[in-house]
Amino acid sequence: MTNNDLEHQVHVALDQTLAIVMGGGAGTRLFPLTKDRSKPAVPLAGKYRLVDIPISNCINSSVRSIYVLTQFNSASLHRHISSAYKFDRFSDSFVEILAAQQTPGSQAWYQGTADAVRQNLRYFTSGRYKYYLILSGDQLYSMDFRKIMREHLKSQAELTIATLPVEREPAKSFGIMLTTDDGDITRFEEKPSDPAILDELKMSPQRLKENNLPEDSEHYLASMGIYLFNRDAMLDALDNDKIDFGKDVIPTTITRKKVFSYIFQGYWEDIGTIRSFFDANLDLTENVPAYNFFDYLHPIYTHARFLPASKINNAEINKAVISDGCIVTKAKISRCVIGIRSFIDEGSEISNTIIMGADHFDDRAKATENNVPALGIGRDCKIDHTIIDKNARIGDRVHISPEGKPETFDGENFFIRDGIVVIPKGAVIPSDTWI
Ligand code: ADQ
Ligand code: ADP
Repeated sequence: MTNNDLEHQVHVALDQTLAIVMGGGAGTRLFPLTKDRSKPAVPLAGKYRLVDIPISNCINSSVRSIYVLTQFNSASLHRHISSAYKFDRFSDSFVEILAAQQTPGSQAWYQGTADAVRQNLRYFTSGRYKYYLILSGDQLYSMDFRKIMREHLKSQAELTIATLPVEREPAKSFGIMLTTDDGDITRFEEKPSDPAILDELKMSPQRLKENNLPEDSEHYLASMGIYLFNRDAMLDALDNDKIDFGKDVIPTTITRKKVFSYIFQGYWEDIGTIRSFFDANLDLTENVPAYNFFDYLHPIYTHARFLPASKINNAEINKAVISDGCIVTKAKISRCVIGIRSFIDEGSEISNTIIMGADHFDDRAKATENNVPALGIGRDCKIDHTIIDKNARIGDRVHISPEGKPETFDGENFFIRDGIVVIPKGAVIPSDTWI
């Protein structure tokens, strides 16, 4: 087969690919950000939502049939998807949400990733799809799915799993696999913790060399939770009552089907916990962040809002990502991600903090009439290592910091998770509060 033939096949195959984005289970790892919304709708990097990452990767790779599976379809997710992703009416491209509660005859939540896909098979099998691309909804990365499809067609695999080399400690929280030197997966262990098993799973010197890693280093090939299935292979893999891909479906499938690994090179971060979400957001404030939102070849799409440009008056700002529609006056800001429509008043000092912003502008004079703080951050506040969710009202002289407090704590109008204070969506923190 010539290169041109292969490129043509890749092009055709991507048109026959349905992407399925796993939008979060009943898990509470991102709580309280998921208290009032489904996980794909969690705001990211000031103006995006988590789900924009996998959807943009799909669109940039010519995969334009996309379902998002979620436990419940929150108003914000629905609004976001329906306004952000409109395709022209001459194509059959779409992004649609399938929520667990919509399943006829069952009010039950999806029991796991494989269960979620199985419960919706009737939507997935009715179209022209020959390939299914299963993606996680809580990862920050930029991947060209044309490359994984090219490898998938070249190896004639029935399932290709995207992988990346990781060190021993992180290996314990991934699906780890052994492969032959040409990429054929011979063994798969979900989150191995037994040292003896880990020893058996080390990458071979040959595989290390191919990946530009020192031959005497210890690396493991980790699953990114990104699976490209042929149609029949997926139907067969789900023809049982197995609940999870990583735990049950993949380990069985490798013994019965031709399963290959695709090695991804580049930045990839699981942002499914408060700590990893916090770190990945704040990393964007670095001069050269690990993840590049400025890559014009791989733009990240989101809801277009037509907000005014931000106004900054006499403020001191060092390392910040500031979204549209903000007003910052005489404040001191360092290492912060400031979300859309944020208002930050005089004398406030904010560091190492994510402020998600607001869903609408506020009439500040009216809001404060009844002694309720206006949307945003009042005067002379001091805030550090905090995530302030959308539509929060923080009064004047409020102090917030996790210092000297437990790693995990549930307060009256705040939470601490992974040593970070989280002020939930719509919270009201009266003036002079110390957290
Ligand atoms: P985990 O991320 O631990 O490991 P899982 O909890 O199954 O696996 O989550 C995978 C994705 O599916 C996440 O985006 C999650 O939010 C979503 N999800 C989970 N349950 C869901 C449900 N019931 N309905 C809809 N979406 C759901 C997996 C693999 C490992 C691999 C890592 C890589 O099992 O082998 O190494 O991903 O991050
Ligand atoms: P948002 O705040 O993101 O706009 P909504 O206004 O739709 O979302 O609110 C979603 C509400 O649904 C929240 O109060 C949430 O706690 C609740 N909820 C949680 N799980 C479910 C579920 N499985 N089915 C229906 N609603 C749920």
